[in-house]
Amino acid sequence: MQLFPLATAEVTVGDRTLPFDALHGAASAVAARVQGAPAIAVRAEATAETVVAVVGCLLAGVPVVPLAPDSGPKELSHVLGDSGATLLEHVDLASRGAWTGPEPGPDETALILYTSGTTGLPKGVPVSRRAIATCLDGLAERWAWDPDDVLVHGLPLYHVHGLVLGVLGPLRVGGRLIHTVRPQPALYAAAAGTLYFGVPTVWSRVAGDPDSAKALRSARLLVSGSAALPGGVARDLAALTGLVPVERYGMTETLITIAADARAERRVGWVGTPIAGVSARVNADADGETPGDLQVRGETVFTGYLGRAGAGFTDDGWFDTGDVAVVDRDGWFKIVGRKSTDLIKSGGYRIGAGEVEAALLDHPGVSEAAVIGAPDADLGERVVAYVVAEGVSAAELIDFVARVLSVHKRPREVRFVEGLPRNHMGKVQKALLA
Ligand code: MCA
Ligand code: AMP
Repeated sequence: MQLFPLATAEVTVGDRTLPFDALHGAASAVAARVQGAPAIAVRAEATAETVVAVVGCLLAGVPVVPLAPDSGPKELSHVLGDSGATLLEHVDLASRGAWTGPEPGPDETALILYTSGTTGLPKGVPVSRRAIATCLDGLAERWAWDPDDVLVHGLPLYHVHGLVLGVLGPLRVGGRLIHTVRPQPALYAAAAGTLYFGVPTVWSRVAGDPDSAKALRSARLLVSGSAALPGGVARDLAALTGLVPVERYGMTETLITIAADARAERRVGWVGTPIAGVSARVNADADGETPGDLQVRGETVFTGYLGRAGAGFTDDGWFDTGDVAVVDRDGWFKIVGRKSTDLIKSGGYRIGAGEVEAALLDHPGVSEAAVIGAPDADLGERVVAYVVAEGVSAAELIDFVARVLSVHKRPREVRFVEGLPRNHMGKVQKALLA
């Protein structure tokens, strides 16, 4: 199945621009190098090299494992060992090939994305080519996304948002991408796009920088996702840009499943309706607008974690997202919360409390640790660690976690306590911490 049927895309990352031919030529050279490998890991820095590496592997039909460039040694050895991937060391933007290999089938794995659970190490999520194509075509339809669009964002290239939507999206649509390297308001303003992507933290920062926000008046669509967009941010953006952002909802495991139509009336706080090829339901006891478990199935949904088939699915084959939602009579969905408080969303990043707790416990000065997500005006939630420790400062512990895990998983705050509240089974009662 052809992932990139149009040869009209153009990709700019920072100060480097690759027209489609140059991108395809350099990616062809990568494809020739990696063909036949079981999986290839790519240090996904925000560079044109990362785009070329990913496209090269996709051409060759080799699953790509994008790595956070600041991954700690613990994450790195787990991901490489678990996926069996070999690290791709060097990509030359100037090399040219002409890949003519057969197009891989729709059920082949395109990407293996690692994502945090509530406990333990991150799990591998195989994403098929069909899932990517269905997701991108569904979103292109919702957003009337076409080759004339210039997409602008500065999101990390190792997640669904920045990589699948933000890079493979413009490549599939055949439009332009301007990646600003960092998602900073002034860089968004300078890029003069038609379509902008951001996580709520980015939109909140744009709204807090009126000059940059006003420069987005010439865009046609602002899209928010990866976490709930606060209504106040949506309204501030609308006042400054003349555009009410649309939301879309998804997960690493399911890609984007629900999105608002850019041509429909804007409904702040609601994420939209299922895209083509996907079904969604709220599994609640009562009918109507009662909050319940949000479950999805369809062509964008994965078939199981690497080495853990079946986990997360209901008996009748729906994936249980772990999010709590309501659906109204028009079939619009609103995300109202998440079942587990041990999955934290900070700046749009998904962070497992258990992984951060385990990292803290690796420090010799720490004897007990409990991690929660506390409400945060900028990040949505911030990672807060409660520790029983001796002879170590908060700053030292924060640096320690930033070194053994990715920097974004570090606690923003450490609170030293005499002991953790536990029930009679010895389980930490996190509700009593906050
Ligand atoms: C600070 N820094 C440190 C430390 N403290 N470095 C080492 N040790 C420390 N103790 C440095 C960092 O290296 C970095 O440096 C700088 O401080 C700021 O880092 P950061 O914490 O990342 O900044 P932030 O302000 O908290 O970042 C906000 C952000 C970021 C830019 C919005 O959260 C972000 O990019 N979020 C996007 C997440 C995303 O794409 N999620 C999609 C998941 P330097 O600046 O030099 O690097 S996919 C998904 O959810 C789905 C499917 C969906 O629906 O989209
Ligand atoms: P990740 O696997 O990193 O993609 O995170 C997926 C999670 O992000 C979902 O389970 C939701 O909790 C959250 N999420 C994504 N998009 C939205 C949205 N538009 N509104 C609320 N939560 C969202």
